Amino acid sequence: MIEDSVYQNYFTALLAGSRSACHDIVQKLLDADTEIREIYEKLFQQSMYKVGELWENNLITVAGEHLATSITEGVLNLVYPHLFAIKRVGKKAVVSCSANEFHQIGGKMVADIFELNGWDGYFLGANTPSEELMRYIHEVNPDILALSLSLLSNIDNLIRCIEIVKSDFPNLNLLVGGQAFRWGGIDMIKCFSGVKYVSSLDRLEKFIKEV
Ligand code: B12
Repeated sequence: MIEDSVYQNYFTALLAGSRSACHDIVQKLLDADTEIREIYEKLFQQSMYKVGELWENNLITVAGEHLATSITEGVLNLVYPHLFAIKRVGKKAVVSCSANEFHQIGGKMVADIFELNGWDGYFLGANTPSEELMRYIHEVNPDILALSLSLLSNIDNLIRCIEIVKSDFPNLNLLVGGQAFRWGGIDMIKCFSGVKYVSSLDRLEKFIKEV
């Protein structure tokens, strides 16, 4: 359980741009065996959503938001030793953001959740053109493709990506998720067979355990 005071200290350090303080707080939590999913949701996601609100309301600068993003991406890497210590189960997940989608932190967490469950998670990052994604799927032949969407205005790119992938890989399991679906779009996904919307990391973990 991450205490409120720990969150507050982390958030203050994040806004102040103190990479080292953020690093120390996360490392202490990892050393205390705090669940990684909890660190992702209660520390990183919550603080970045708050950063988004401050940014939207002009209470922090664009530079302040960029710095918070860069620190978050940095401290995410502290979990690597934990991820790679886990026994592999011989399954592969490709995780990507669709074309014109530059929000990549959520997708990175999704790839890490696969790793935590013994899968090999291949995270392609932001703004992946659908044709390049297809080429990569041909190369890696994954068991699952997971796509992350943050902007609902990008849903056409996501749909196009799903159509392209489904035309070559009709039986590939596809997962979609991300905060865009808080604002709509779930119905557009439902009409594809073999494509599942997953609303949280907790549900993702449950899904992985069932596969
Ligand atoms: C950082 C940031 C950026 C950075 C991203 C850099 C990077 N390296 O990722 C930059 C500067 C590029 C950016 C740009 C823009 N942004 Co921005 N951004 C953010 C911010 C502050 C944080 C994003 C983040 O990391 N969140 C934390 C992660 C962990 O949360 P998450 O993505 O939701 O992921 C979680 C779940 O959704 C889930 N999940 C995610 N993907 C998947 C996939 C699967 C399969 C599953 C199971 C689960 C899952 O797992 C995660 C953990 O729980 C958000 C605020 C916010 N509310 O998030 C705004 C925000 C997303 N941005 C916003 C906007 C408007 C923009 C711009 C349009 C701004 C502009 N005018 O240029 C551009 C669009 C660029 C583009 N084409 O993509 C708005 C979107 C509003 C809306 N209704 O669509 C937000 C909400 C800010 C706001 N409050 O207004 N942004």
